[in-house]
Amino acid sequence: MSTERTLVLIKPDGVRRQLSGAILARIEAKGYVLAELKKLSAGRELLEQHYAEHEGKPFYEPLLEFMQSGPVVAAIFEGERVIEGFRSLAGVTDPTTAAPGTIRGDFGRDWGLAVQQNLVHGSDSVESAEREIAIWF
Ligand code: DAT
Ligand code: MG
Repeated sequence: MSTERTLVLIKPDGVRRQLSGAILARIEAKGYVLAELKKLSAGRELLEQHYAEHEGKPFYEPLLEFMQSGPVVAAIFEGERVIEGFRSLAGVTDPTTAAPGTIRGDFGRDWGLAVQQNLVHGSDSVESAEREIAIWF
């Protein structure tokens, strides 16, 4: 095991609902260390880079629109296996089925909107984390 870094985003729904503090507190409470933090409005170009793997999928354009609908909070968290640990804490992509106890499971649901509003993003591998951190920081 080695110390990893991961990119966490609190998406516009989480910021709008004033859940930023509650979400960050859960990540810190699990023991991960907050290394960098900022709030910003993400432009299309940045989001195209971030979501490059999803280009062409049916939810891609609605996702980019949603991510530009308000400010986001971007953070770098550090710790042993933080990439896997944060994704476990976040829960599965669909907030309706995300397990209770997870961020998406406790705070999210299907709002009947064009794209899943699932509160948070977390990098899915060491390579993704380093790529995404370079985009956002
Ligand atoms: P995750 O955010 O769990 O890593 P992902 O990388 O597969 O999920 O997708 C990125 C985001 O795109 C996800 O958080 C919400 C949206 N999304 C993914 N699959 C979707 C789908 N089938 N319908 C609507 N939105 C979707
Ligand atoms: Mg992903």
